Amino acid sequence: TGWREDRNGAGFNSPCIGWCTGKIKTTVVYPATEKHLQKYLRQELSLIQETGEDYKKITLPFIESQSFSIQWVYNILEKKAEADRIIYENPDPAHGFVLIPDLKWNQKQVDDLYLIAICHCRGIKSLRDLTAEHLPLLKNISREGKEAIVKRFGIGGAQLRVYLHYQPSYYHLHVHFTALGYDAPGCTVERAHLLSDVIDHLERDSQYYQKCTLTFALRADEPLLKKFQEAGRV
Ligand code: M7G
Repeated sequence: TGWREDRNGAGFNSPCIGWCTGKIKTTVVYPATEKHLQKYLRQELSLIQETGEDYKKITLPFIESQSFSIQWVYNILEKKAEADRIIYENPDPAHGFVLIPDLKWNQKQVDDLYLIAICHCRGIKSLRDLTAEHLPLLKNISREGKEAIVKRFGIGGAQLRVYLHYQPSYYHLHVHFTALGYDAPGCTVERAHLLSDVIDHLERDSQYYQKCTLTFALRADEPLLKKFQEAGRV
């Protein structure tokens, strides 16, 4: 399966190139930016155990100092890009979202089904910002996302892996929906947080994600790793 991504990360801009046979699956990233090359090159990884304090002192200032572009997200929400690809939308500004095929999925087969639900509400950067206030949004994404997928693609909720990434690459809340039988990139235990678990944690404790320690891996070249090293946390 291949895809084409805008050079500046602004979004999907043309159909996929790629192929998938019964035995071999390959991914083509074209054109590839320096960021893509780094992402796919083999590199040493380090596990970080980020406490709530670490987030406030190290990660949050780092995120705020970066100019991560999430224009492609706003383009989708404002129907300036990929409008014809939207599978489902709940337009509520606080509790609504857009469900759309992920850039990595060509929709030709459901074996590697991959969609993302992007919330309308702006300013929820990641899992760390979630509180019980967001439960209606998260429950809508879970229920309505699964209903839309079974209706369109015939894959039921029990065959879907529905999760959030921490750390994400893009700091605007979104949820991944992948086929359970597909080892999607980034569905490993050190990155994926099941939406059902997230909902359960927030129902027990509204501040769960502000207090808990979250573990994730960073590549040797990632600037955030340097920040943790400088703070003596790795
Ligand atoms: P993430 O958890 O922030 O990081 O997920 P990751 O990319 O390291 O997984 C963002 C998701 O959005 C990924 O699954 C991307 O493939 C997908 N994605 C990225 N862009 C730029 C686009 C886009 O323009 N359109 C669509 N439909 N998906 C995108």
